[in-house]
Amino acid sequence: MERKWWKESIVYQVYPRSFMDSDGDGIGDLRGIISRLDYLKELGIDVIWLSPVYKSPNDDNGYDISDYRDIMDEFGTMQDWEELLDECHKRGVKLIMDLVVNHTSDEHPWFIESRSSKDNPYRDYYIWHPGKDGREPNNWESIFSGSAWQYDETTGEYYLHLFSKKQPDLNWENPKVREEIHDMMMWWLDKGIDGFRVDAITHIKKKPGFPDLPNPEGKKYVPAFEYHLNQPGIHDFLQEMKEKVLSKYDIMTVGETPGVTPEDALRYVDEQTGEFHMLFQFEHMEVDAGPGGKFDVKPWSLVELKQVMSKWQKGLQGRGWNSLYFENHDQPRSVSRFGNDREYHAESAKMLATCLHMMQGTPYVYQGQEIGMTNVQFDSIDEYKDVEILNFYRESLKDGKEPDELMRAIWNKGRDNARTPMQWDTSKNAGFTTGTPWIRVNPNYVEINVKNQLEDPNSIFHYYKKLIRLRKENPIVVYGTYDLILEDHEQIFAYTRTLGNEKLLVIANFSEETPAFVLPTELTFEGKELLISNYEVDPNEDIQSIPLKPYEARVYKLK
Ligand code: TEU
Repeated sequence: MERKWWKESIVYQVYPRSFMDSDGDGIGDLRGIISRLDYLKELGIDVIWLSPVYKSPNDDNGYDISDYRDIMDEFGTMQDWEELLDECHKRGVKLIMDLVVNHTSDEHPWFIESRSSKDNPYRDYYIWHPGKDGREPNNWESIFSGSAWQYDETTGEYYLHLFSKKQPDLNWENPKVREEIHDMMMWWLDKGIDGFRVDAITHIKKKPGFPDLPNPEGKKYVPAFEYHLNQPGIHDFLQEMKEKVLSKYDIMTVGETPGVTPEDALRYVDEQTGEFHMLFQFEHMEVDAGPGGKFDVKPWSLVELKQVMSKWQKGLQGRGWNSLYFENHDQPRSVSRFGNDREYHAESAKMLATCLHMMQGTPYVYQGQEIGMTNVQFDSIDEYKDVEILNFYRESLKDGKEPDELMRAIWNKGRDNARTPMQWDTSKNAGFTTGTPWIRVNPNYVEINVKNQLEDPNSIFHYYKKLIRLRKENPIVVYGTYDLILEDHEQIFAYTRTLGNEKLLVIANFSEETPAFVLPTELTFEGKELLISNYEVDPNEDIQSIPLKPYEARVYKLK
């Protein structure tokens, strides 16, 4: 397999609004990020992925862009951004930007023009349709609840918005739109950035004719993924983007691709013919979702999680590259979701990190994950800020759902779980701001914070640091072939990695019980070395059968 810098890197995601506030307005900003670069360097990361910092009215915290070539006022100025890029590069850290091109803000000048009249030159930059029988053009549901269409009085037509109504979808069928996007991408690349995380990219192609979905249950609106996810023809758009833009730069690209299977994925990331280097797939983030979607929370099973992760590991092996993540700004905190954030907080956070970082792919650490930040439970819906949560709550009430039930779903799955301010120290507001934070700080900052963990050599932070170092010191962690063992075990996630005559053995107990790990007989070896563990372990212990402690994780190198 070809060696590449982005295969050997660790990426850290910064969600700027919640990372570090430098000017006391309660909102994180670019100068705040600059002030914490040495902390990130200490952790050992190679790349920062910056969630959107462009001009935006912040209906969806920056994922609704009103000017692609300027910086959001709350975050600072273009000069601050240039300085951030410089300061990253000075430290040998790369910077990748979020590329949000499925939609813009409704306050983008293109949309202001587009909505002004049917014959405006920008009309076809977006997707407009007349209504049908006095209602929306079709029954598609928005990903953020309600109809995917919004009526606009000026011209008496509807525009499509797969996300919030302040995020009208761009019309990718229009070559002028694609050209504008390519120009804008090159404008940023020429400033010296190191790549893009490409937002919601599987949505850019829509089913021609915009047909209604079958609706046997007679719902008001129907989830329409089969008509706007990964549609035939999408690769024409992406190949063009590759040819005109991406192929001209030594950058890394990661596409965010809900709805994509490992088979589909090869079209996107095949090392020769694909458009991107890796994808954020969603299948492992769906193991706790019922048929009703993400807020229809169901218990998850480890066997299923193992199946999904392994399917991706094997599916791309030798042909494409995986990205490895358990968290981001859209997902609940992993220690609360897959670990135990009460009795085994540190143990389970470290176990999850081990299990993920030892797989094949580029690991992503989401801000706060490295100290085991947890989900939050606000009592009142009024304390939540996320447009997805608020729309879901409002629309579900209309459908007759009980507030208590909705709040439980939000506590489990709401995106604000990941968006509470970064917990830096024990001072007021966790050291995030001297003002009033835009969203409440998680009250557990008094125990869980960066300062405590920097001082404690046994902390989650120091464990991450070690995992990151192991990847740098051992090519097998990057390039080894993955194989699942103990497939059907309901508590233990175990696998091997193989490179030449070396093997890694990774053992992770996902339960608070104490199952025995029994080494499969076909795994023979002469010598072993314990690389990392989250409990004190005698390095000479016999590993034919190990009585595991709750959430125990170990990695051995076998020869
Ligand atoms: O998310 C895209 C996406 O597919 C989401 O629907 C995701 O499944 C959802 O947020 C889960 O609740 C991206 C961004 O990551 C997200 O923050 C934005 O809100 C969205 O695009 C629109 O830009």
